[in-house]
Amino acid sequence: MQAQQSSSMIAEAIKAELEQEATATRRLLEIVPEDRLTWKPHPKAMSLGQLALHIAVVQGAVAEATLNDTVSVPDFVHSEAESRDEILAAFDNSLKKAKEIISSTSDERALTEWKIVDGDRTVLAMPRASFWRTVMLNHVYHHRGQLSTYLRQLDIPLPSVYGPTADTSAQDLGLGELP
Ligand code: NI
Repeated sequence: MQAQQSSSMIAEAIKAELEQEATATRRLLEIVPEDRLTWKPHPKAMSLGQLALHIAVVQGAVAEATLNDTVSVPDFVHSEAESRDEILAAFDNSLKKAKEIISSTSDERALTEWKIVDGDRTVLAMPRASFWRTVMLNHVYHHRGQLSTYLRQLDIPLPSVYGPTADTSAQDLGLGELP
């Protein structure tokens, strides 16, 4: 007899990935130099503090945006960060919120179409699961890579993300504790 399938397998997979990837993301946020938060590599780029805080808050904000079936176009305001503690606290809260919201979402609901609207106009429509995949997960990996380049330019030794860096040993794969 087949085991009964969970009705929230999508949520379980997303939550597992959130937890797995959070280790490397937090490791980078922990070494953001507090005295360089206003530094930016280009006049059009976000400052280091804006980028780090954006990475910190995005997962919770994305999960929260999918609580209802539609959401209005968000403001793309990138706040400046005042301190590393602020960034880390924001990350921990955001991750907790994202995991709570994802965990309570059934597969049926995860696969239901969800929309960003501007008044009567639909700006974007896709299943919640697709929005989580792209904007909650991939989006953070994009910015995490960007943060790595900021830290390199500021001469901060880089920890592993998916393998050794010029500052780590060849054995350090950055994948957390191996069993
Ligand atoms: Ni972004």
